[in-house]
Amino acid sequence: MYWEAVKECMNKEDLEQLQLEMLQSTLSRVYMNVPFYKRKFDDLGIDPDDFRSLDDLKKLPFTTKEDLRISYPYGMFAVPMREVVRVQASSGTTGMPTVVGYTKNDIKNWSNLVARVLTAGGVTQNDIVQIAFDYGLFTGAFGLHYGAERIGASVIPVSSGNTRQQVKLMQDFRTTALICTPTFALSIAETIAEMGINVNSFSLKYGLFGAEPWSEAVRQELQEKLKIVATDNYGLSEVMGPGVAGECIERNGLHINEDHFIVEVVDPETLESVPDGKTGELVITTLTKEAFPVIRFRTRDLTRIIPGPCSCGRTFARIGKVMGRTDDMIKVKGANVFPSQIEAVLCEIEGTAPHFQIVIDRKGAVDELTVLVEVSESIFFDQMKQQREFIDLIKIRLADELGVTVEVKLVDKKSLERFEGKTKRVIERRSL
Ligand code: DLL
Repeated sequence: MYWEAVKECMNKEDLEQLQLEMLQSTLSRVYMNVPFYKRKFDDLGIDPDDFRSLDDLKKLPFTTKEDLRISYPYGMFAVPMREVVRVQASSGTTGMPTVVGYTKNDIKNWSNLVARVLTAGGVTQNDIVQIAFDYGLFTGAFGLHYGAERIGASVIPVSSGNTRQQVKLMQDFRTTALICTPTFALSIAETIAEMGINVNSFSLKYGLFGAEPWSEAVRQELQEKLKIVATDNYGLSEVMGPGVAGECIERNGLHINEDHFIVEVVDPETLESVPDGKTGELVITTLTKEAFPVIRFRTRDLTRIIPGPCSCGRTFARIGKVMGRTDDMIKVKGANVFPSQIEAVLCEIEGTAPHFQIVIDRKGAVDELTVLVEVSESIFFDQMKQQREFIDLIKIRLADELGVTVEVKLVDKKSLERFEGKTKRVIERRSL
């Protein structure tokens, strides 16, 4: 099922023509209205009116998160504030947040694109959608809320937190679609089990999860525990929020809304394009945004283009699950480690819960990484020997995946902090 079949299934030639036209008008707009881009284009001798082919995109300058931060709060807006009907901000944990704005038309497009993602994930007008993202400056809740209303679904704007209350509402209101971070969904599943409720008594059918990396193993776990079809959706405030890309129920990559965004995947060091199928940093150019257009925005997210068509019939290109951000990467003894790799390994080991934390410490000149792993209830060690063997097993599996040995410590069930929004996996002790 499609939300806008004509667009979502358009042929490549028409798409490229459309992208070129919209890019031309975006370039003129940012050149005229955003001093940052005028300066950049002038420095590089780029004439926005002399832009003839999509290949010319490569000549354009990148925009970084730092560029947006310097322009705090409204420096990158391309329209006067009287045309801005909404302001949101990035969840940036470090430094200044990035403030983004939307015109009336931007909100309309945003709702539409989120409606596409929801439809692709199975949601229809008949669904009761529980939005358990935090309502506020974060784009997640409002973005998905407007998209779900656009479809005509019944929206329950419960916001994040209060897990038991979420479970009760889910049961009483007969929620059919749950929308939140995968971490919070895991917490909800855990709470359902603790409350002794039979999951078959729920009406849940779909889970649309996003806003942070999550592995295939976590998808399996959520699908089994909540009895749902779980799809992944991706977006970022600087580009729009949710609605940039989303999986269809084939669950094999996220379709990018290419009539609104041009994506490139580049090598984060050389900034040259990498071939389809190869992992690199995702770079996004907006084509229709009025208040906050960005040109070649470096997302820092690592993913790849999945080559070939999808059996759902949508022609928009797909990206693979985002494995993490260039700045999530932890360097240990020369190897590059991503929290999502650790998550995938732990999910496959019987007896570990999908809750873990990574502590990075420095012993002398060497960085040391310790993974704190929660054990599930079913596993109980009365013998030190058994415990040692279990730790060794985890270490071996992690070493296989990561190519480097790391320390492992078992911790009690529920002793690690639970998150209602995005998880914080890494504890940095080196600077302390
Ligand atoms: O997280 C927008 C969003 C909300 C997307 C709800 C999907 C659902 P920010 O707070 O600006 O916006 O964070 C954006 O989160 O650059 C990625 O690093 C990460 N991220 C978002 N979606 C995914 C995903 C929202 N599906 C940053 N998989 C992005 C992996 C994701 N990482």
